[in-house]
Amino acid sequence: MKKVLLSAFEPFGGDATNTSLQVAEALRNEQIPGVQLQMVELPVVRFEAPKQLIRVIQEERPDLVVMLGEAGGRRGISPERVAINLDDYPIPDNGGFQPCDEAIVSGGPVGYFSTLPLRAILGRWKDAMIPAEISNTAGLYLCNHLFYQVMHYLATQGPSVPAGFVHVPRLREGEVKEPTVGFDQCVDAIRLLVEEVIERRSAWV
Ligand code: PCA
Repeated sequence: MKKVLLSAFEPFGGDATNTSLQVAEALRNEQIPGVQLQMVELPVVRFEAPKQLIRVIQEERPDLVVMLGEAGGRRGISPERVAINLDDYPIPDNGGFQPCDEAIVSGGPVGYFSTLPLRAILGRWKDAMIPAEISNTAGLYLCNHLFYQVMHYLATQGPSVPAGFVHVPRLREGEVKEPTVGFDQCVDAIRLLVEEVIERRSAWV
């Protein structure tokens, strides 16, 4: 069995729900052959979110780390290409922090690329007709913060495992500008991502 760690965020910004959490919860109830999936719900709090996820990585030694977040305004699924070393929050996080133009890791590299096979994953999604596009910025809020901290940990101290961040659209009933993907497609997309990476890793070992 391959261990997959799937993180998602609690609601933030006054919302009652977070699509990333709903997607992760739906996946937790599914069986993916050959995969032991562990879901972690993270607080939308600077430093606390990465601390919690890194602790689980240390304890569980997963074969794959997939971080999920929700993004308002995005219409399809968007795997993030790069995490950058900057916090500049448009709104306070759930801990009341609102840093402006601060490095996440002082003296750390400017950025880290996702180590997920993005093109292969996009190919799987295209075959399944799931609207998706690589995103070149995860924003400068908690999602980018978590992504950067986890990639920095893996690059400097952690195990060498594929890891990356995926934004799912903010899905709410009755929104004027409907996203082009539905909830079930978001769940399918993350399952296909996990399958793609795990099949590749199984082929290597
Ligand atoms: N989305 C926010 C943080 C938590 C979430 O789900 C973001 O895009 O930074």
